[in-house]
Amino acid sequence: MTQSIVVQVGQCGNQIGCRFWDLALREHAAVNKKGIYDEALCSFFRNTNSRADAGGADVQRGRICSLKARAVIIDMEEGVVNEILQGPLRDLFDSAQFITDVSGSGNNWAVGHKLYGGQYRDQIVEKLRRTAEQCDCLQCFFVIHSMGGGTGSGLGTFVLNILEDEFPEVYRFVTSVYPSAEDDVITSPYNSVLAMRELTEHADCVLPIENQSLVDIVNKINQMTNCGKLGAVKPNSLVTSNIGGVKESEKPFDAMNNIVANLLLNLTSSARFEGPLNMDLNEITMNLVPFPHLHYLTSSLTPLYTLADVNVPTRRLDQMFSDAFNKDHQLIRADPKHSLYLACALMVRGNVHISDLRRNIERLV
Ligand SMILES: Nc1nc2c(ncn2[C@@H]2O[C@H](COP(=O)(O)OP(=O)(O)OP(=O)(O)O)[C@@H](O)[C@H]2O)c(=O)[nH]1
Ligand SMILES: [Mg+2]
Repeated sequence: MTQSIVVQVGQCGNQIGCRFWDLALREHAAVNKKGIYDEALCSFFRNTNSRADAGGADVQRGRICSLKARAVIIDMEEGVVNEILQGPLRDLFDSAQFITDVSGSGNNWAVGHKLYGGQYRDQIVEKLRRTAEQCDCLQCFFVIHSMGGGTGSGLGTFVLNILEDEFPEVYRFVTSVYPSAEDDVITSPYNSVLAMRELTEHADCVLPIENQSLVDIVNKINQMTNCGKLGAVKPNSLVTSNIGGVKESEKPFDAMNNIVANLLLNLTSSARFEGPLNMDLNEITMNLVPFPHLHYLTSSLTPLYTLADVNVPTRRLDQMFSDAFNKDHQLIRADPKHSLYLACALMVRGNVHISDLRRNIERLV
């Protein structure tokens, strides 16, 4: 199995990254009850337990311990990073994985890209190299950042340049959060335009996410659960739910970030678990990117919750196929019904019959 490294940059990148690590750990703990350090865990985590060969990692409170995330954590402010260092995920990272400054980039792309980029280049290269050396077969970098701030957009895209220079063979997947129209950062449109040019030039694949879409999905789920329209929903099955709660109190972006973390969780599932129908991550770009620069992929997510009663699998699957092309399930504000797909990939997780998949694909085309 191959390995991937997550590079989380800026406030938004780190907050989403942490939700991803939390969910990934829980997912592994749910199927790997003994907490054995296996190939699946190796894809995104490394083991620090010296007894690894004898038995592997151990499990405590539903979480697998003695693991470190294959991640590089960058923020030019200390706030979010300090929260991580004091939070429940603190054991998942060691100090060698962090790069921080104190003042932040002041929502200015140029400060992140030009000033901090030049200043921190060597440190970033060194930390990336060290993380890469701990992999047997490094396949992908996942960069997570926002387009609206200064550090995520400026330094995040600078890191992308470094990755291209230093690791030209390794795929660069970027998850970019675009600001909503009501964004309180005045410079966010400028930062986004400047960052987008870099994404076009230096990424292999970009998953654009619009904050407004996330807000709409969160509102829709809240509305449906509040008015009891959903019937019996399986507890903690909402994509917005902060399962188990990393923090005691939920912060404003948490529900939105859970949606993005779920998207990444699903996208990487075939890299994180063995399966007969799995696909390689680089097959995504190989099959969906028609020209090198046309590498922006819109994404959608369904179901947004799981019903307690799972007795209607076929109908549910049909509904999920329809929902995947419904504008309410898109993570950017686009209506697939009024657009044209050049290529499309449907990733399905769970026990489904191939015949049901075929029937639905035929129904849709
Ligand atoms: N979805 C989501 N969006 C966020 C989050 N945090 C910030 N944003 C959005 O990201 C943009 C601001 O970028 P930040 O990530 O806060 O900025 P930064 O990269 O830390 O850069 P500086 O603070 O300028 O150094 C705004 O559009 C915010 O709405 C988050 O946790 N989730
Ligand atoms: Mg910041």
